[in-house]
Amino acid sequence: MKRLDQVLAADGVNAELELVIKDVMVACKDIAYKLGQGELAGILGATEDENVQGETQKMLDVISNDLLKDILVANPYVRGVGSEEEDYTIAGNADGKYLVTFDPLDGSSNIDVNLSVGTIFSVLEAQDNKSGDNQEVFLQNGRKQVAAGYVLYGPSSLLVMTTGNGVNLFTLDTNIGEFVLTKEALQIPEETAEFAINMSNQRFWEPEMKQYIDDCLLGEEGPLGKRYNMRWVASMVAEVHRILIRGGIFMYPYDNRDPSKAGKLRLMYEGNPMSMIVEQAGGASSTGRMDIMDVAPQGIHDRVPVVLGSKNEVAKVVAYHTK
Ligand code: P6P
Repeated sequence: MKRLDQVLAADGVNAELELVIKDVMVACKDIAYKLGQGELAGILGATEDENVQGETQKMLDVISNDLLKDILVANPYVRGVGSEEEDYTIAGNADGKYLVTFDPLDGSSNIDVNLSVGTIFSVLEAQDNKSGDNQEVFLQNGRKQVAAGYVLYGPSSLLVMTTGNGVNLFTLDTNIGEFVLTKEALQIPEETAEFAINMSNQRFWEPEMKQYIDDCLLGEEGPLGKRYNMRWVASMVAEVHRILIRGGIFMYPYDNRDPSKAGKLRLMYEGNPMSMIVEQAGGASSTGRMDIMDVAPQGIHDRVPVVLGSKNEVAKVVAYHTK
């Protein structure tokens, strides 16, 4: 089986970007080990601190963030990093050309109940000489990404990533401590009858989203003419992975609980990387009114409504919002 470095080389990824990606993997392999230790490592549970998002940080949120931040800031090809867990972007090497954004441990509310969590990462190229501690150098739309991926820490640890030539799946072989290629050129089925959304927020949604979900629940007799199933794992990485493997649609739409926020999920290290992966696998990713990767970021922690997955189902949801 091909190792990650062999696949990256075959995809024409230059040595500098390859080293950046390999450093992300070094951190993720350590995160996978620590998660696997669970209670034995004495690092479950929450800290006393809140992150910039206003969310209580789990101990493993902080540990995962530090692992990724420390190795990437020391990488000679990294200009800077942006993290869900850091208030501001952090400078790396002034001569580095790559910018890395990440959600170090997405879905961390699942940690203490031993459910799936993941790491999401995105790589951009600096377009000017601004320092990595100036967030402006990161503020590029998702189409500028040169790489995007996630590591899903589940029954096995899986890496799914793209550098713009399709999406490959790697499985962590713990016998050799390497991610090895286990599925090439993933393709999302264009049709689906499985939606993922947190239904408890229904009263806060826009009318268009309420109408789409109401119509899904009408099943075969409704305007969508088919019986839908539902999933909700409360871990975006797990939902996106399921969609990559068997199709589906994942939605975290705008809701009016906090009208100042465009949604719950963050554009730069959740929406954009997952959108690149989904589009590279033949799916679609929208705010409900425009492609997520066309959204112009104003800040490193911008939020965005997310509707992604099987492209024909995403098109239906967009039609509900734009007709
Ligand atoms: P809720 C995890 O906190 C996350 O950012 C995504 O991974 C997940 O899809 C969503 O939030 C879950 O949100 O409101 O259902 O807990």
